[in-house]
Amino acid sequence: MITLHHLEYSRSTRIIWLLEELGLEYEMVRHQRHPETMRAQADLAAVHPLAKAPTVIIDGHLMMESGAVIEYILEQYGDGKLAPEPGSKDRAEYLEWLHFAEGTLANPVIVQMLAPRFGGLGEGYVPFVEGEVVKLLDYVEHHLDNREYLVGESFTGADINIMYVVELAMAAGMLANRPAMMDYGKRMMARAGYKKAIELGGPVVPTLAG
Ligand SMILES: N[C@@H](CCC(=O)N[C@@H](CS)C(=O)NCC(=O)O)C(=O)O
Repeated sequence: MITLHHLEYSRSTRIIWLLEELGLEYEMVRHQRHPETMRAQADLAAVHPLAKAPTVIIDGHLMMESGAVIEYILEQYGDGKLAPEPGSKDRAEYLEWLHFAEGTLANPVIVQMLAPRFGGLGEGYVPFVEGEVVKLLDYVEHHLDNREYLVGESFTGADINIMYVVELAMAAGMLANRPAMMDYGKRMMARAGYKKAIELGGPVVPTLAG
């Protein structure tokens, strides 16, 4: 039994997407952001003390952290789909990319993206953050050049995890000169599972909301 706590405009869209790709049954509980602060509110804090999305309850286990949630759902319910098997040649690369999305890529991209809303980063911090974002996005761009998927020859949970950040970067205009990432993003967003996730959970980026 899987319960997904979905926060509007958030990373929990990843888990709707994953569950739809796998064709699994699940219950979705919807949460709204505070209209001014955009933070999660007391209803999500009542489920997990960090009030972060995604939060899931899988067979009685309460957990958050997208990469771990994706790994656990695929381990328990994936039936060999959407991840190279442990011991197979692509496994190490898969785990690296699966966790790169949140472990390394997301924070600098989001800090840079949100900076204008909070009066900018401050003189000393700008080159530190912006330099990091350029390095990381260029790294992904180079990796995706001539590749359809992040790892191996097929779609995996790593694609789902990185796409939240790719979509934010797209919306923030960070991919204007990164055609491989842009094409990759559009390809992933054309998948039936992604479209279903947006239909059920709403858009990922608030500015694109209709
Ligand atoms: N590293 C975590 C980050 C979770 C996270 O920060 N989620 C955001 C939504 S995109 C959230 O819950 N924000 C609401 C808040 O912090 O109040 C993951 O990948 O799941």
